Amino acid sequence: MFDKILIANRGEIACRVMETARALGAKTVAVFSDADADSKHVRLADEAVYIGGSAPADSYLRGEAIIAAALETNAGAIHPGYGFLSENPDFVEAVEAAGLVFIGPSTEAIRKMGLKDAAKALMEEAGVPVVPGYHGAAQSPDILQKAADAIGYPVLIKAVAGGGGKGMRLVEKRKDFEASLESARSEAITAFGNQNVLIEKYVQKPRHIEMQIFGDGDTVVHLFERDCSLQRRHQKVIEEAPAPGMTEEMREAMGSAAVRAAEAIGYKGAGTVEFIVDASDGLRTDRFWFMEMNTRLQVEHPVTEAVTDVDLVEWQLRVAFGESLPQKQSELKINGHAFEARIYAEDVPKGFLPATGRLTHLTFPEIARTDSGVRAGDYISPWYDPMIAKLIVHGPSRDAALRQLETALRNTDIAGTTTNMSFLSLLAKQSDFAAGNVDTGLIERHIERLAMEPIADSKTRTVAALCAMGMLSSPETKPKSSLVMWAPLTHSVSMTHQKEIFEARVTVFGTGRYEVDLGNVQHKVCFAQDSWWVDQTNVTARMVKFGQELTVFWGGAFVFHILDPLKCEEEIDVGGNVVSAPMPGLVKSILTTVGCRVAKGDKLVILEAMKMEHALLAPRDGLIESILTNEGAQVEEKNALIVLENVDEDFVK
Ligand code: MV4
Repeated sequence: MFDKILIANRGEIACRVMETARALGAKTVAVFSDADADSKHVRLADEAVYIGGSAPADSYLRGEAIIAAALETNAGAIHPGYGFLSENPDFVEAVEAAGLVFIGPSTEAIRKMGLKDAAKALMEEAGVPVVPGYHGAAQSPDILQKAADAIGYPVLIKAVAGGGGKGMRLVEKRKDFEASLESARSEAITAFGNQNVLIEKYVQKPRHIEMQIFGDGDTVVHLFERDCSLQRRHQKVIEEAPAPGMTEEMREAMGSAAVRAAEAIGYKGAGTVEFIVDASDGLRTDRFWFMEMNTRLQVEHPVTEAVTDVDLVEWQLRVAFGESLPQKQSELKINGHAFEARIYAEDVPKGFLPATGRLTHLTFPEIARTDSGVRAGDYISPWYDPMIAKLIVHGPSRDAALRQLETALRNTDIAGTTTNMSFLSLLAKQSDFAAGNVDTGLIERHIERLAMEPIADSKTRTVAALCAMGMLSSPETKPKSSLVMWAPLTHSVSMTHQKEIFEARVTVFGTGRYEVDLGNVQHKVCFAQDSWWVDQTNVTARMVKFGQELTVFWGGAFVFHILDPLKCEEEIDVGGNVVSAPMPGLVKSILTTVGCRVAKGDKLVILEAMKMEHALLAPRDGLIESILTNEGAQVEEKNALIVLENVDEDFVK
């Protein structure tokens, strides 16, 4: 085995690779950026090398700095993880030119799969089914239009250099073709510097089923399929293996097609062949088509590991070191069913807006495998993908695994940042998904219900109020003794939940005996038989308090803010004068100066967030009193940026 490997990545995948490397006796070298100086992957590594600034272009995409780090630390090989440089053939070339081993496929294999038109032609030649369409070199609008007419509408225009849906246009009718072509092209030239497109028959309600393959440069095997149909805007949400409804015949057809695809490029290492499947009439061997090949280890690889009992990173390291495949095709078997759910720091009701924040609390249940690159206390920065963790569950059947997924989600406690936990829990319970009726449009069809933020009921508010007052901190803690001398005492607390302010009045009748009045409803709370009760309901809630923020985990995570009456007034008072960031982002430009008079609607700040620019406008006429940020600053959601002073009525001309 290698003595030492460098991991050219960050987060959970860097941690994942290091764990296997260590188990195989290889030392590990981490690389890190400014934002990651104190991160988990740095702590896990035997050595760590600083490679630059927080922006990926200044660190994790700097191939030459990463190669220098490997040479400097005497690492013999580089594992690229996924994303960043993992599918960059120039990087592979540079790694090998430096005398190091790239843990992954050859430059040539990556290049052959890089462009969709060439890859499709190659696959056709190898006898792999491809979606009917046109992928020729001639690109005049006239020829493309004729090709689309011949295929028959609806058709999809896809950028040959595209990925993740970029440069892709659905054309329903002939008359829309020309405009769609133009728009796909202009997006493709901006995003990829390549305006070539291909045309395909549009597959309605498709499923995304991919085959995990593995090669040693000589032999290729497949490790069965994963179903990744549960996506939103090309972001996978929940993946599973095997695919619901998969038959032995279909698996054999897709598996051997995937193996042919990999053999056609002499593949070495872990790879994934993605297929699009028309499942409108069950899974049929004449209704799956090659879409693309990913020449790397994928985010969702753990579901394959769960059902095959193979450590794919171990295979990667062994094969890169020169060993042949550890198992033959005939030795590989599927055992049970596995799901993976991706937990993100994101605000689902706000259109899945990426969120940032410090994880004040983070615990995972024992029943799931958890792959995570963060620990409690870590900061989810705006620089990288905001994934917090992947939960992977494995059970003897799909139903059993799905129940485990629900249990695992219910018992994952995260506080300090907004997450998609509620969305994942609702999705895990969705009836079509539960029945295995999945397709790539499922999430979008049910988005309204899935994206709803649950509102705490009165029993949860009662628990929150008692926790805010220090009377209840967990389902197990015994009550503090309360001496009630003459008449029962009443205390009150104001809290906000989901932007609503409510007051709870708590009357103490004795030790562990309270009544909580929420105005419209009252609950009796008592401690009896070693546990707490709200009326007849046993309190199983877990509570986390951090400053004024209180999170109650009780069939969901419910966040409350305890209001300090004095502070509260102050905030309300200044509210109309402050322009604050609606989301985390980068201050691109400030369009005003202190003392400047502005009118309602004037642009004050341009904020760049999620690759888009947002203009923050003056909420009313006024004078700029102060500017609390500067150009180039990274700001958090709700950060105050500009303060307005009232314009004196007489002063206005
Ligand atoms: C398609 C398709 C329907 N018909 N091709 C989306 C991203 C890119 N990798 C390919 N994609 C699609 N190609 C034909 N001929 C539908 C999609 C598609 C999709 C594919 C897989 C998973 C999710 C998807 C969501 C929307 C569209």
